[in-house]
Amino acid sequence: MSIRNPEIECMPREQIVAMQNERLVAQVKRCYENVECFRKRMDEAGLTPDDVHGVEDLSKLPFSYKSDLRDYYPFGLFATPMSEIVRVHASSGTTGKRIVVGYTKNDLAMWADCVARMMEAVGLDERDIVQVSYGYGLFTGGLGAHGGTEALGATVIPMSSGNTSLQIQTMVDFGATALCCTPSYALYLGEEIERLGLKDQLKLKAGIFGAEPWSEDMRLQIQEKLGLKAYDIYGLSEILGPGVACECECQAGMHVWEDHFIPEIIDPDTCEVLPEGESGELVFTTITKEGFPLIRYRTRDICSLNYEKCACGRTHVRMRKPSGRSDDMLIIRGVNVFPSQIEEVLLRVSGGDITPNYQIVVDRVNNTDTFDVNVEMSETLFADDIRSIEAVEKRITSGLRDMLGISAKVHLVNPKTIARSEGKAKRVIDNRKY
Ligand code: DLL
Repeated sequence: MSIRNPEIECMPREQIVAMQNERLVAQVKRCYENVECFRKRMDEAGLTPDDVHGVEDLSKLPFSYKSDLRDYYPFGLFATPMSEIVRVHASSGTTGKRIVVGYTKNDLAMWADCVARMMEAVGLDERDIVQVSYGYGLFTGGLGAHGGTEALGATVIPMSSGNTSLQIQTMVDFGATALCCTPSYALYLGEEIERLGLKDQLKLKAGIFGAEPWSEDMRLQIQEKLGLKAYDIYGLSEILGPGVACECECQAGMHVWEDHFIPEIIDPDTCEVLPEGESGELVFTTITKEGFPLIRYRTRDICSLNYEKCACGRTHVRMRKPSGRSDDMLIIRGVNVFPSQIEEVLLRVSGGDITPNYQIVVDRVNNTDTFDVNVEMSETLFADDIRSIEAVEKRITSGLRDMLGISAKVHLVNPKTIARSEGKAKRVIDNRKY
């Protein structure tokens, strides 16, 4: 399989570090000059850009957090004038307000190149036909994979998500050779294709799946049902979208493109940087992004890094598949969901009919996430008739759909039936196995 940019992707470690040193110094200076939030934090820490000479000084710098995106909503963290921002994307925040990110023309070109590198690393080239079934729109998945496919010179089928029968028909009729979507949707497509007996008509050879956790068992099932090799791709809106890191043909960890992103692993409690190979929270610094750079961003994803050279020849560090999060974010049907968003809806629609006791139950049935929200009703509502209970359930269901963009099954349960805990309330029961 070929390497898109061997001088960069196979660069010796000393040269990677030298490149990072130079880019980090310039980025810190730009952020200090243009991003109020970063400047304030540096001032509070008694630091100036002159204190940063390279990667060895990274751990001195202040962290940045998802809450910064909320506090400076929508564009307050951008480092360029809006006239240079050519695209925005958004993702769930911890409350009703979404987090917003922006890209300059150069950022979009860099993003497309990162995704194209991966496509080449899994054996795709300009002869391929890539069906992009991640959602298009504010979510970064669709347009991110789209840009990478075009940069590679392959043919993109911009399907977006949903409408499974049309997805399958298109895949068959257009002879798609690669598929990009969430792993859970890939599995669902695979089941439908099996049911329709259409596997023989597929030409798929590679699948690029990410945006949510998935297990090795799921990988095997997808590979079997769709007759392709399934590769993992990682990213987050705050840093880039898909393509921050991705697997190569070796399927042995995801290469983080270190000419653009510096990863660190920290202990989420003490915030100390952990020694190589240890598992902890992944932190990223973007060293080339112009529109929306971030220094030491706490991703909350738990994983480890492996600096050994990969058998594919690439030298860029590999991250292990995230094994969980250091916050309470859930990913349900590909959508990021925070319990605090659910609380916000419950508070809004409450009107004395419900109590603050609720529980979220997530499971996977027939490879689709189920999402139930149990809410305790108040004694007064309990004494009321069934019609008013149904009306309250409807109000909550529609509030949740507006907030999250996905449907939940809401169940009003009798007063005092949700188990009380002596410590922190157990708000989430996630029965899915990764
Ligand atoms: O999910 C970007 C993306 C789109 C990645 C398409 C890959 C493919 P967000 O919606 O901001 O962005 O969600 C980011 O999703 O912090 C992880 O917790 C989780 N995540 C993303 N990729 C993976 C993966 C996109 N391959 C959050 N494995 C991240 C496990 C993943 N979790």
